[in-house]
Amino acid sequence: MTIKERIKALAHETGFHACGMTLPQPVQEAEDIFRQWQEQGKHGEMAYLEQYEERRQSFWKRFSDAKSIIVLGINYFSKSETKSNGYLTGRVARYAWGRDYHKVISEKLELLKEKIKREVNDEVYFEPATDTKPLFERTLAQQAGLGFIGKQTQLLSLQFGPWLFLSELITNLKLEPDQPFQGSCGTCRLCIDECPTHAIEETGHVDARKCIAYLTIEHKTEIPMELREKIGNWVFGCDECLTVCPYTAKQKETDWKELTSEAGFGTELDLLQLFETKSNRDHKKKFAHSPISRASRKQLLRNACVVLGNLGSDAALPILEKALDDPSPLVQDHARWAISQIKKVAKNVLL
Ligand code: B12
Repeated sequence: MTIKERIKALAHETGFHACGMTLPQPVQEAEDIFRQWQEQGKHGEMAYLEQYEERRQSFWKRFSDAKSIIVLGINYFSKSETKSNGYLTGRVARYAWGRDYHKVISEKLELLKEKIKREVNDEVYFEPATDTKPLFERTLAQQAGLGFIGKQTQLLSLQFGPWLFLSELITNLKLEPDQPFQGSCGTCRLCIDECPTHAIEETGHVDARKCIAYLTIEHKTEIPMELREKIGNWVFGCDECLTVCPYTAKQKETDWKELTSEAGFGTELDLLQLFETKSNRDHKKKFAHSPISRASRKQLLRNACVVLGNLGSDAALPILEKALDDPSPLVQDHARWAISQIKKVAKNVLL
């Protein structure tokens, strides 16, 4: 068994669902797409992406002796269960149902690192990454043979569809690279057609400013008026373009229990209960182990107001009226909008 085969076996033994190797070389096409996307302002308020190029250069300067990237995929698919029981609830994107994947994956990467280290010499290092490092993770995964980049911009694996988290180990160990995966969505355009806000462009890129995942997680200010109704009942993230993907049909459930509803807040949040959290400190404490902590209290309450406005139930009015006095003007404004939406629905029913 070669060291590459041994590492793949260790990755599977540790629980990773997909593993491939690639070289730490810039991919010009990806660099160009990213630069153009950002110059067109399609990253919205994600200021951290503006320093991406600079950060990527300094990252690779730090790891100038790196010889390989081990790319790992984690299946996070689990079945949806509705728990609303008559409560007013908002949907949560699947990636956030369980414990914070950054922490869960980092722990598994450490385990894998230790296992590989036992089999190689002391000079070898493995720098872990998942989501937060300035890397083009989907391009790396495509290059390492894990799948191809679909029109909704997710890495699509033939085995796991779009439901793979991506992570990497950057190493100075020389490993034979895998063949890049060649594939395409062909004429399928379900994700483009079904996106409620038409955020996916014909070219297969996402204008984040319209994407519900961006609006409900990364966007910190007001949600544009014309997009509020289209958000429907998504209170944190969105999975529409993943759910309609034909590759989802054959999806297997994950065996990582930490990533399923049992380990976190699950598929839906009780919207009225969210307003019981009165301070940022309480919010941080409540969501500390969940990916939902990425949204601040005021962002989450803003989203809750939008969903309540869309649900149109007058049972939400007392809480929304109280929210008009919330310390956050962002929450006040969205509560005002929600109240007017609900009253509009009530008026239409009477007419
Ligand atoms: C910023 C970001 C977002 C933004 C912007 C999304 C986007 N499409 O770019 C927002 C907040 C909207 C977002 C949403 C989501 N995200 Co996100 N996000 C990222 C992040 C941090 C950077 C992505 C990025 O660089 N975008 C820039 C633009 C220009 O990307 P792009 O148009 O797709 O083009 C790039 C590649 O696709 C590639 N490419 C495209 N075409 C071609 C063609 C060729 C030939 C080549 C070589 C390359 C190539 O090159 C470009 C530069 O990288 C990555 C983590 C990371 N470091 O990579 C996670 C990441 C992409 N997100 C992830 C997830 C899970 C999600 C959500 C599903 C979460 C949710 N349910 O709410 C949604 C999906 C929405 C969607 N359809 O994109 C996963 C995706 C896993 C996968 N299987 O692909 C990642 C990889 C995190 C991880 N480590 O697992 N995300």
